[in-house]
Amino acid sequence: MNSVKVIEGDITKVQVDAIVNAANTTLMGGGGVDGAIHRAAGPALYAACEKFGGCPTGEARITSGFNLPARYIIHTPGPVWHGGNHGEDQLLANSYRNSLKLAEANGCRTVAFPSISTGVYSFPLDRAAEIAVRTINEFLQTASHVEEVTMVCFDPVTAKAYRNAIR
Ligand code: AR6
Repeated sequence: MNSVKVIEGDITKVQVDAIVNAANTTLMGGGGVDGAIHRAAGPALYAACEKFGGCPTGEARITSGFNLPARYIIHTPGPVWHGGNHGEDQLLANSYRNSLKLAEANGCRTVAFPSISTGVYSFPLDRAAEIAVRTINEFLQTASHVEEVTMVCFDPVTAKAYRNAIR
């Protein structure tokens, strides 16, 4: 059965077909989960990302996983929170949906997401979790390859928000 689940942990260590990176529009690395993924994947990831010439908010791009256990890394810039009246909800849903479309197009069965936009980009956690879970569940209803989506949360507060959103 297709499902979304929640674990607490470090997304760079997860063995799945594709992990998603909460990137910025340059795709050239940064802090948070983006920094952790670039460190763990190695310098070849930087070179691969350079070729894209950036990525608009809500869209996604795919690279190899390089030194990670994951086969692919899907990079998506989530929205910066500007109070909620600047299309943030839709842009966050776009990040999840476009990442899953790329996973599907590349034959991925298992996909792991971090909590996109709820760190440096300050998107309110409960609201982000609800949008993420709804968008993933909608996608899973029509997916043929993607079967298992895991939210990999870095701390207990984040994990709790996503567990609540699933109920
Ligand atoms: N595994 C899983 N989750 C993690 C990890 C990890 N190794 N490290 C951090 N998190 P953030 P954003 C969590 O700030 O809000 C970067 O500089 C973190 O605790 O990484 O989308 C980019 O380059 C939080 O719950 O992403 C952009 O400029 C979640 O990942 C900007 O930050 C997202 O936090 C993107 O900001």
